[in-house]
Amino acid sequence: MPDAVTQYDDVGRADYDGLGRADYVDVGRADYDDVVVIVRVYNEAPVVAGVLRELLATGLRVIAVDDGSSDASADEIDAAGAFRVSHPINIGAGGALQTGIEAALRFTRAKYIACFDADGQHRLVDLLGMIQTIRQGHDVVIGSRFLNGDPDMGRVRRLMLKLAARMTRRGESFRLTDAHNGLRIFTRAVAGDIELNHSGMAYASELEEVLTRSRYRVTEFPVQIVYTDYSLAKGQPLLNSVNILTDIVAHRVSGRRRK
Ligand SMILES: Nc1nc2c(ncn2[C@@H]2O[C@H](COP(=O)(O)OP(=O)(O)O)[C@@H](O)[C@H]2O)c(=O)[nH]1
Ligand SMILES: [Mg+2]
Repeated sequence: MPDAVTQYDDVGRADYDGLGRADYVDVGRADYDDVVVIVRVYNEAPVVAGVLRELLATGLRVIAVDDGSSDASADEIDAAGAFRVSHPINIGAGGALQTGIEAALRFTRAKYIACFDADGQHRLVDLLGMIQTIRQGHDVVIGSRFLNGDPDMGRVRRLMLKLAARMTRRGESFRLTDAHNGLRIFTRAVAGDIELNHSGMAYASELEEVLTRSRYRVTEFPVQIVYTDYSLAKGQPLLNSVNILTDIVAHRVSGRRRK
């Protein structure tokens, strides 16, 4: 069986020629001219339009990466009016993020690139706080559920996520309290340094290695993850956190072998 990296390389992620849409992502309202938000979407048709509309109504530019969804996600993205890039097949969270970053660099002049989930679990208010924070002179701002005391989540999931945060490889300078928080914002220069090869969940460790490099000014920002009925019904949060750990271990083992 081909591994995730090979599958991902085969896809030719930087090819946007068939877009058939506007060549340039619509300019946001003046307040947020400097930001573009990447939203990765995999089979989120019931909720994605609502999430995108809220971002767009705020004046944020949005690039939605439809990662080979088999439901009506692509139509919903178009109906909401976001700029869409679609993968012909599902390549996973890391590959989709890489596509989003490359599209952001190619189709916008945004100074800051943010990542926001499509499923309604991230809060706009947190993103706006992170935008304010990065404008104060940071290179990277990463959301954390663990800055304001322990969040309201199951004990086992909490333990898994803390373990993941400890096991994830990191640069010298900055210790993240929440390695698996998808709410992030970084500068265009940092985005240019990101090259994700692991398409599965292990991309998070790869990404963290870049984002916490000692030359960057990194800070965390307290955020809340919303556990909606939709997300609870769709996700298997506990199983996901087990998968994250398995992926990190696999990533470490394969990384060691390559040396
Ligand atoms: N592009 C892409 N996005 C994905 C994939 N799996 C999940 N996502 C998206 O990543 C975000 C977080 O995924 P989710 O399953 O809710 O993970 P969790 O909330 O962190 O447990 C959502 O916006 C999903 O639509 C995938 O295979 N490809
Ligand atoms: Mg989710």
